Amino acid sequence: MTAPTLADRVIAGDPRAIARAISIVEDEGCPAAALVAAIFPHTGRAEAVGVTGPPGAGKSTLVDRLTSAMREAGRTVGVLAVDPTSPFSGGAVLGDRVRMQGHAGDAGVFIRSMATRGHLGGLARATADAALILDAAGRDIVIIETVGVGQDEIDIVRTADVSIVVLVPGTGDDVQALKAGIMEIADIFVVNKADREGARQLASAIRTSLALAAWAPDQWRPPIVSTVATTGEGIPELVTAIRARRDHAGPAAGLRRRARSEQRLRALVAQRFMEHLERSVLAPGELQEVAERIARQETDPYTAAADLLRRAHIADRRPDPAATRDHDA
Ligand SMILES: Nc1nc2c(ncn2[C@@H]2O[C@H](COP(=O)(O)OP(=O)(O)OP(=O)(O)O)[C@@H](O)[C@H]2O)c(=O)[nH]1
Ligand SMILES: [Mg+2]
Repeated sequence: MTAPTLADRVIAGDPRAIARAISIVEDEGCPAAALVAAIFPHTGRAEAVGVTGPPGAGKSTLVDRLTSAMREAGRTVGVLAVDPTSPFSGGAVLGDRVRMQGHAGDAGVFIRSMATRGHLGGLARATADAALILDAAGRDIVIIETVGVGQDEIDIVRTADVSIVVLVPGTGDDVQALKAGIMEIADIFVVNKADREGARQLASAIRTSLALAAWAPDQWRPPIVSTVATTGEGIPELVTAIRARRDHAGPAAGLRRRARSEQRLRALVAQRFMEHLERSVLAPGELQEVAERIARQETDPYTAAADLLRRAHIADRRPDPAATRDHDA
């Protein structure tokens, strides 16, 4: 009998294999692709819950409470604490970012922090792959905590089936956060630190901006849940809201998964194409030289891009603007 592969051990739920597998997908490269291919048939069962919000909003405290609630319901949990602002990974930021000591020693809880190794797009991809690994390993729930409310965090949270946006009273940037595209991704708003002054005002500010949006009749309207993560107040309501979101999704969940698959496919092909271009078509540093020529206005970005496509043996199929003018004439 041959020794079990890493993928076999992941599928068997071995925590050390899960940790190793996540390190591999963080590093990208060929082993990551092979690993994801091997585990992929065993995915599709876990429910992914994304939790995002400004630094210090109480996300980790909330995730800790949610984890306890899920465990009490007999479900296994994987937690990915993603920090787009930190270059450290693995154990380095675990202590700071993840307040989950209460779950140490519980084999039903797997916790891992992830951080930027290279470019941010890479982190979103690695997070999605890590979620697949936890899914294949049989975790019922995968919680993805990410700090911040910018585009990069939105991309990370898009990996989830249910997205929770955590805001806190008295920070002033709440309404800003609502404007920055968070509205579109939030399935549930949490007003945490509801023990603080201004919690009601924040909840009503969110309610007001939600009321301004145009909603289709059967569209999910994000509920606003007030919590005090430190005491556990509001957690049962949050669990109920997560369940309601999942039940509401119905056929739309399939659409959401397909949209997500398409987005990942597009990103991957774009990334692979650029890698191919830089590795196999261009000389080292040549892309930067072309960029430099554009900066000096010796060429324009469209002409330069068309030239690169030609050299990669891909025809630029968009109509030639000169040809279009001729037809008009
Ligand atoms: N008063 C009050 N404090 C809270 C509440 N929830 C969390 N905190 C405190 O807020 C601080 C930050 O909590 P974390 O859970 O680490 O927040 P976070 O959003 O995960 O922080 P980062 O991951 O660093 O962005 C801690 O000191 C918590 O004890 C709450 O509901 N009320
Ligand atoms: Mg945290």
